[in-house]
Amino acid sequence: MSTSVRVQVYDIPLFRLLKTHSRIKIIVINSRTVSNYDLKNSISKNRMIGLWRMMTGFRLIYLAALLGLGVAALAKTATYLLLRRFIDEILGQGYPWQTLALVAVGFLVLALFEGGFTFLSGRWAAQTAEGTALRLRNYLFNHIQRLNFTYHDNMKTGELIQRSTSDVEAVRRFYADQAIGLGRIVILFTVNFIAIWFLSPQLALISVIVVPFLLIVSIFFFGRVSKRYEAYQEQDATLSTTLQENLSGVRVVKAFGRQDFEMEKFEVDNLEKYARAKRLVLMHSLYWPSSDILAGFQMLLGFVAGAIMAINGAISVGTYVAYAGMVIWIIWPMRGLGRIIVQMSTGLVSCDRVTEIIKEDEEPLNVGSHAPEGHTRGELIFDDVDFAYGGGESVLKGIRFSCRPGQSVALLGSTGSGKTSLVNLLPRFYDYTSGSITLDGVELNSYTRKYLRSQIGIVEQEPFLFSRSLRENISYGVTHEVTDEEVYEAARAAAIHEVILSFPEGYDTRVGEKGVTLSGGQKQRIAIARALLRDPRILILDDATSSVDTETESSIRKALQHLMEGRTTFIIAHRIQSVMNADLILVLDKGEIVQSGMHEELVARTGIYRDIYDIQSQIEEELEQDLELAVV
Ligand code: M5T
Ligand code: MG
Repeated sequence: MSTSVRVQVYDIPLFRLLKTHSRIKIIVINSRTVSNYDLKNSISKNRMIGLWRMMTGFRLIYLAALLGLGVAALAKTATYLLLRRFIDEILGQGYPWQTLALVAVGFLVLALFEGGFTFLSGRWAAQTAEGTALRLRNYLFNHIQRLNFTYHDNMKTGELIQRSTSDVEAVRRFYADQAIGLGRIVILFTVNFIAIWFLSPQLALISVIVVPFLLIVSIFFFGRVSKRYEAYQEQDATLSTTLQENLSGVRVVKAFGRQDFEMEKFEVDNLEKYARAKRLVLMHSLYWPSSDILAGFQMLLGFVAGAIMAINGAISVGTYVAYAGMVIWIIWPMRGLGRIIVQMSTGLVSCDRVTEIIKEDEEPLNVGSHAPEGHTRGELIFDDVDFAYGGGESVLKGIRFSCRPGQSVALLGSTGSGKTSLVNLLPRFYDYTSGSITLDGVELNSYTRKYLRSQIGIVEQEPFLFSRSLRENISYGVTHEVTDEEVYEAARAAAIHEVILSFPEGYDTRVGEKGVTLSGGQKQRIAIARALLRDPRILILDDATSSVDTETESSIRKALQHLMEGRTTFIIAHRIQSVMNADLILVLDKGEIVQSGMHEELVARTGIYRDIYDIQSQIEEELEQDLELAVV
């Protein structure tokens, strides 16, 4: 059963409390709350419709903002009409002071209306814009995290950052400035045009002579600005990517002394951004004066025509003064119209860029007919499995093997032979292209990803730690409350407990920025502890001990030996010692299993395994001899 509750949350701690301690879905009412409105519903071929739908939950308030503008415009025009009566009928006619006072009050009330409603309308529009942007940012963050691996393989991080920040900002401006600005223009124009029409239809027509020309010019520039803005945003994203990559890889850059090369590359990208910005600004700067000239011409025409009519007595002085005031509120919007249309193109382009992400399908975590209640036993059968990344060449071919629950499978093979790719199939990071994999007798593809991932603990080849405390890193992804003792035990098994205690802040030490920088081996061991704490039925160790010394490795191995009991374990390693105790050793070469069996069988036969064994034994012997020599 799903119920939706509308709540207004005005402070952040309360919001956190609600989010963490209840199942309440929080729906946006104003900019301070967060909505569960699925923005996928807002996708439309027509960008305007898309933007309108994106505003769901705020539309009323936005319409109220427009209405507020209407009231303000009416008050403004009414002021000029009152001025006209004042000049024509009251000024110099010797009216009693009460009439004068009434007129003064009239002016005051109108001014209050105009000011008050302008304020309210600004506030409502801002609420809509900020609230929509808030929701959009949250949605994008959430959505991006749920996209599949292939999407992330192909999309640059810088581009995603750009779209979730700068493009969302452009969409926000669309609501806050451009759409509301357009509404203001249309309202001011219409109200004042009608008012002038009532004073003199002739004058009204003269006042809009240049409108068609302005429109033509605006539309001409609209298309060009759109294209150039898109090009500019793309380059901006490229630059963000370059920057982000260089910051992440700053050590490599320094180690290889490539600062100058990287600088040059950055300069080229930066220059391109400058060039594109220049082209964009050029369009703006060509447009603005041309629209100014047209508007200036219109103003002159209106004033002169009005003056001639007043001199000829066709209209009164009061009418002329009122007209002169009102005509500005026809011309000003006309001039602004083009500007806004041109600026709107940026909001629309950004909307497209954001929608492109929203359109992408999320990795269906819960899709699949099979999601058992309890744990998996961990019996796996691979039958003629082929796999290729995104329609490319097969990186796994005809993989066939089986393992019983609780067995350990070791994968050995040269780099690029497909070891990581093989284990990545188990949590369904990617789906195999043909053949079949069964887990406990059920096709792997019919399990939900969520279930599989809850059963599998993985230590990635290049583990990533968050810049949070070590405790948080180790207990990452564990859904139940964990005690300190459980965390310590996992850390002990990964031979990292003592190391952590040696840090001044122990388990509260932060990783990365403003904290400790861990060595490669320490990171791997934290990642092992993290995987163990989840108590998974299937454990994958992808080269998990590649960066630790032999001694630490053997102590981890001993601890794992005990922890591996009852779990199906996949061990990818390059050292024979790490794999020799496995129940099944698979030797991979170019995506195919070329040898399989247990250690004793494999060393007895000629083949890759024996070769690796011989080489590693020889190296060890030599090392021992060297050590003996050194000791003697
Ligand atoms: C096997 C390709 C890679 C290689 C082959 C992870 C990954 C790999 N590949 C992709 O195209 N996209 C990817 O995301 O697949 O690669 P592997 O499975 O990573 O090999 P490995 O784990 O045996 O190698 P190593 O170096 O970790 O020992 O052609 O280009
Ligand atoms: Mg690998």
